[in-house]
Amino acid sequence: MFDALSTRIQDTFKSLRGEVRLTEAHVETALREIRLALLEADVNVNVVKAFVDRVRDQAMDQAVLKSLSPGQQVVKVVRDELLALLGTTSGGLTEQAPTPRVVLLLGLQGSGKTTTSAKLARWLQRQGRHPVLVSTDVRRPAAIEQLAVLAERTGVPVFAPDTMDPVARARGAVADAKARGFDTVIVDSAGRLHIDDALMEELRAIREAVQPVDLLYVADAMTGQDAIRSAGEFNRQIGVTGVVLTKLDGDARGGAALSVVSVVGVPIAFVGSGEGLDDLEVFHPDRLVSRMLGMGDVFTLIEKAEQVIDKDEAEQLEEKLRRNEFSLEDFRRQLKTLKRMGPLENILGLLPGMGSIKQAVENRPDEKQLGRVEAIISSMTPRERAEPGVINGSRRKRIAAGSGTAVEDVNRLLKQFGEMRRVLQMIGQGGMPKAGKGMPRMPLPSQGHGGGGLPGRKRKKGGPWGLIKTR
Ligand SMILES: Nc1nc2c(ncn2[C@@H]2O[C@H](COP(=O)(O)OP(=O)(O)OP(=O)(O)O)[C@@H](O)[C@H]2O)c(=O)[nH]1
Ligand SMILES: [Mg+2]
Repeated sequence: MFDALSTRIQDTFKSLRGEVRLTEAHVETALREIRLALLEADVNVNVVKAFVDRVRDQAMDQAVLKSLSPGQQVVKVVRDELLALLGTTSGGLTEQAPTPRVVLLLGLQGSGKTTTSAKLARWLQRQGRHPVLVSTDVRRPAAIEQLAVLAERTGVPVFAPDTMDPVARARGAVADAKARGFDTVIVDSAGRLHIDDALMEELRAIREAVQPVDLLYVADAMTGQDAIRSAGEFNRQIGVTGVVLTKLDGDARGGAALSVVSVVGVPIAFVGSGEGLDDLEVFHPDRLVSRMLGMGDVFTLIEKAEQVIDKDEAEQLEEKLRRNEFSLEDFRRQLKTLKRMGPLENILGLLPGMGSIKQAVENRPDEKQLGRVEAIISSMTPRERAEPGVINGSRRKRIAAGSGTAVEDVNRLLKQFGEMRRVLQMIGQGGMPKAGKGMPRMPLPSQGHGGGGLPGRKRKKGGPWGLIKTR
């Protein structure tokens, strides 16, 4: 998400960064670019105007213009204002809730309520909670069955009474949860093509009956500004505590995300990025902004990595990186791990300064390129993998023939690998941002690219590479 917007904003900053001394004209040009980029991303026009005005006010400050690194100062202003737009609090569910906690999902037809209910159940399960699901969608014949099927995939129980009264179903689920010790009741509700009084009445009745602490409005990000307008209406009529933006994996331009907080005044709680039941992330505005500004999102990467990386392997890798012995063999193994972390373009987008590589990958029809890299490395002898320096012209020819690739492919890979080692070494001297207490760290570049070095960002001195701690 936000690819086009991120690229444009980052390009704008690149042009600023080249300037030793910024003038008002420079800032004005940059602001014009940013304004266009935001509008193209489908951000609400009033939001854009207010945003640009605020950035201008601060960026034009003489202290900023005369500072030693005016370009970076402007990036910082934009970063802070983007955060103000998205809200500074992290998403997720409301902190305090009685037991059982009731979560009600609402929204227009087809926005992803039922899918999100199941995703949320799985997410809660991972947190060690015990959710139960209930559908109050008695209008669409297959709706109850749809939730049951999804629930079965997650292993979360569904409360399925005989009654076809939405309120009775929800109330029954809460009573059942109390009786059987479930701590969370997720209520999936019916959707309509348009907001209508009957739907609102039904939702109000459900709300009164089960007193949800979390009222999550599920919005299809692809519908852009319309989704936001109806979010406002649901908020007025029912009350909304958080928004779930779904289908951000599609070609949604993401503007909805940037407008929803300021237009509706409700934070984004979760984002959905696929049809799979694991494709739900707690929304972290700071991470998203870092991603947009090309600073990467190392924390999300760590969380993903944690799920697939083997602890011993990670320790060995760390040792190798420390001694600068990272070989092509290790590289090949890392590629395998990387593949397990999900689609490559999603992962690369999380790495600082990887924007352009990400684009290169996206231009490929699929992940064939990764397969080719693996094939090339597999065609090397163990010695070649350990010491790429010995790979001369004739060896390159042999490797190309063995892997069904061209010598240029082998050359490119070796060059990229050399480059990667150099970067890894360089970052090794930079350091790792301080992770939260008990947070695992992984051997991946953390910063040092893009807009790194912003004022106010503390860097941790000392060992650059950490261990993965598996839970
Ligand atoms: N690509 C993608 N598809 C999604 C996502 N969330 C939901 N979908 C798909 O969107 C379609 C509609 O999802 P549902 O969960 O049935 O939507 P709903 O709001 O319950 O729909 P109604 O009950 O008819 O109002 C399904 O095909 C889902 O697989 C997402 O994050 N990404
Ligand atoms: Mg549904």
